[in-house]
Amino acid sequence: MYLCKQSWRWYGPNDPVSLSNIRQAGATDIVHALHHIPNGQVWPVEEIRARQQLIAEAGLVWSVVESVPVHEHIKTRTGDFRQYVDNYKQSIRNLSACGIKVVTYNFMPVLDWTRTNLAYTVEDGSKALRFERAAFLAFDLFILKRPGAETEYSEAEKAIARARYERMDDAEKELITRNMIAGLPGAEESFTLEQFRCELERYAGIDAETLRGNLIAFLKEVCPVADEEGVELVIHPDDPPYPILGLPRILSTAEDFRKLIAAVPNASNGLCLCTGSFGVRADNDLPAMMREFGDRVGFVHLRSTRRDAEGNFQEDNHLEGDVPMYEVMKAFLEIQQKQGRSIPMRPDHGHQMCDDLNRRSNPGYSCYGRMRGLAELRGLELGIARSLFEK
Ligand code: DNO
Repeated sequence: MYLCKQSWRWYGPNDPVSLSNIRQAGATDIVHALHHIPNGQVWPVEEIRARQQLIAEAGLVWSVVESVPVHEHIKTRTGDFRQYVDNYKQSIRNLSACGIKVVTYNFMPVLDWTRTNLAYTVEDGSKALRFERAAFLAFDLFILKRPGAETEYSEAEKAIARARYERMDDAEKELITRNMIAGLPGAEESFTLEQFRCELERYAGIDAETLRGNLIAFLKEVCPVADEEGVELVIHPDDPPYPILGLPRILSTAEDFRKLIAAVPNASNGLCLCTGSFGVRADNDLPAMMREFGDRVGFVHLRSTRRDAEGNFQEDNHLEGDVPMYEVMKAFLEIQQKQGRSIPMRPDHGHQMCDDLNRRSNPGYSCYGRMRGLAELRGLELGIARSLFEK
């Protein structure tokens, strides 16, 4: 019987959640990145080994990279992109030489994941990450003042945005700016408003089809290396899964991933199935996606979101909200039995709760919330697995 490889994201020696905490939470595998290596540079073997050693000393195994970031020049195919592609290939070779065979990345322009509120208090007193549509619109139209934004929204949306903006005091304006563009954990980039406007400007001539073409060109270059090394390159979906701030998004739906594998059928072209990101869209059928892309799912992020009719969403407890976690887990376990292997998953974005409310933590990555998530998910997993697969 194959059960999931239970993994946990660790940000490195400065992460308030230590390796020993992680071990006590019950995870066996670590998801990690060399955050100190500048975006675009090669990850040297010695640096990878040093981290591996540290993780091994804690009784854990570094088995997934999240992420080797893709440089903006590669996404836009401008500037030094050829050099960055070569560096990317070398990082894949180096990771493989160290035995690390799953590499996560994303192809979201400029911003990685985005939320307006990182500490939204929910009914039980814990704090959740939230995307509030009105606050987001107010940021775009009246704080960022993005050129052209006013032509993209309806009159009704603009009225909502203005009313929301007028309710914000200076502190709230500053906070939402920080949340939107100052870089969430793992995002690797952070900007001032001015820099951010320049970054957006670089995408002026790049629509979704051009960006998709750039992703396909990148994969055609790196997948042969990953195939040779037996590395799975798993793309993380857009979060949120639709275009924002005039930027194109190309990995928000099943159809988007289908197009990617049709263009680049290499075995290494894989998916990081993040249920929380895809789950924000009601038209993404997560268990069906798990079944359809099973052969290409090299890594899974399990979390749930709750959306409403106004376009807001917030992160829910792992077994609640809009993600049908039972069906997702069942489909996930089925593909693992079929393939005869354990695939890594991690509990994603727990609420900030209990003692974590009184200490510093990376938004979404505090200890207890994820520990609760992992405990619930592993219970669900064992229940399904034993009742279905144990003879
Ligand atoms: C957020 C994460 C993302 C993810 C990247 C992968 O919590 O899931 O930052 O790591 O998009 O490249």
